[in-house]
Amino acid sequence: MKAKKTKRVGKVIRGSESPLTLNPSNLPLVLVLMGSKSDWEVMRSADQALQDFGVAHECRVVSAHRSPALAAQLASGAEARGIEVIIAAAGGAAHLAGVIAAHTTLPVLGVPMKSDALNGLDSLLATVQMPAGIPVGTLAIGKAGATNAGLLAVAILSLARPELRDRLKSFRREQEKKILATVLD
Ligand code: AIR
Repeated sequence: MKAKKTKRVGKVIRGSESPLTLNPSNLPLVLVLMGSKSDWEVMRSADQALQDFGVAHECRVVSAHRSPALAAQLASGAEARGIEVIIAAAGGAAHLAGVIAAHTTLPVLGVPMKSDALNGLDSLLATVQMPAGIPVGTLAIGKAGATNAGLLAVAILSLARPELRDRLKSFRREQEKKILATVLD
């Protein structure tokens, strides 16, 4: 299904052409944040997963270190805007997901970006090793993590949206069918 796209500086907003019954306003339900535009190539996979399920969302660049005030503002204002899940991706000293989680009680999913210096192990540890009390659900490094963050956001939203749960189940069935039909030549 094709989603509406609005581009602004450092920000992409995607509505859904078939808004979910429980989101008739079509306002973003998921906020996809990343530390730099250099993360976007990978984070497109989270964007794509959300688009595939028709979930309205907003993607934008914000850095825990380079724009800390904006990071705090986006996180603390998210709930009031109707956001239900936040995805935060960063590489290296990847503090974005943790900083975002410190400013909201919404579920925060962290995606560690592959880094040049340490192949993403630095990003993984910085994202996953949160102190008890402020959770970040950390996904795999890179593209698989980005896709799965989108899918996990869909799963969280589907708890209260049967329509979305049906789409998720049919996606799983299709995925399974492809594996079962695999022929090696
Ligand atoms: N980053 C940006 N602000 C804080 C951090 N940790 C991360 C970005 C990116 C990496 O630093 O998430 O993965 C390199 O960013 P850049 O802009 O130098 O390419």
